[in-house]
Amino acid sequence: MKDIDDSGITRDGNSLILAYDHGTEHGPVDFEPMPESADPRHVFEVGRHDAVTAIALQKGNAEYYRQWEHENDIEDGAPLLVKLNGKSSLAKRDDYFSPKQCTVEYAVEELDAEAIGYTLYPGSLHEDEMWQDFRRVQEEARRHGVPVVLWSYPRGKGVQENPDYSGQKDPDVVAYGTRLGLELGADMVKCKYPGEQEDWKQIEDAVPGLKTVMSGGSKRSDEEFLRDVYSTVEAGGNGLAVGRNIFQRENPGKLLDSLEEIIFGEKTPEEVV
Ligand code: FBP
Repeated sequence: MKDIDDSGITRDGNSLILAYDHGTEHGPVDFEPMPESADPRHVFEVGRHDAVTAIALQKGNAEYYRQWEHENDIEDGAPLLVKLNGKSSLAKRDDYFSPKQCTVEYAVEELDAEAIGYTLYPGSLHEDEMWQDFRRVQEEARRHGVPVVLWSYPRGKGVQENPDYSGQKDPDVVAYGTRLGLELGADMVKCKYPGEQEDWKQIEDAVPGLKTVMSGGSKRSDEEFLRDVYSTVEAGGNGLAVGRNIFQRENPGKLLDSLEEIIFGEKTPEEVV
């Protein structure tokens, strides 16, 4: 089993994953604030920044990424993390479910993936089915020697209808969802930032030794975003997986410079701004 620290998706134990699967999850509306971000090549270029330790793409964009690298003799593109499942916001469902569109075998053998990603919705009516799906993914990933990043997003009826929880950002809920990553054999869990640093500490306490990264969320100011990332790292998190806060910015390189210093250089937001 390959240690995630020996894979290309971490640097000094931490990660900055550029997520670009929003065309599936949210649709083109996410590209409206910065129309050039609808062109995958624009985001692939952004991913060449030194700070980026992986680019997370759905299968179609992953194929395009490899073609783009080949046609343009790109040798410094970000390591590829293939997102195996995903869903659109168009379908009507009784609860959250994310079907798989790519196998580990295809991701590794055809796309030369450095890591694979899978979204689990603990709390959904379909949680059990997704556990079984994830079991197969995790075991195949072990056989192929690639690390597994779990997007663990507790939501759905089990969370909404449980009076003990105040919603999907309830720190107890996020900590539970993250713990499932440890229990089910993920190498890194990507989870929502509940809002306060003490909440992230609660998450870390729930998963000693497991790598965690903060999920970027909707776009906010540089200051707010850097503060959240710093809080996460200072509380023991291993960095960030981010989409909109990068590709919806006019100058993503500037924010990536600051993020690099915070995530890998132990700097504070005040020191980098
Ligand atoms: P953002 O940084 O833009 O929040 O992206 C992280 C991510 O997990 C993406 O990989 C995914 O497309 C999106 O968030 C899903 O967010 P949600 O399910 O909360 O709408």
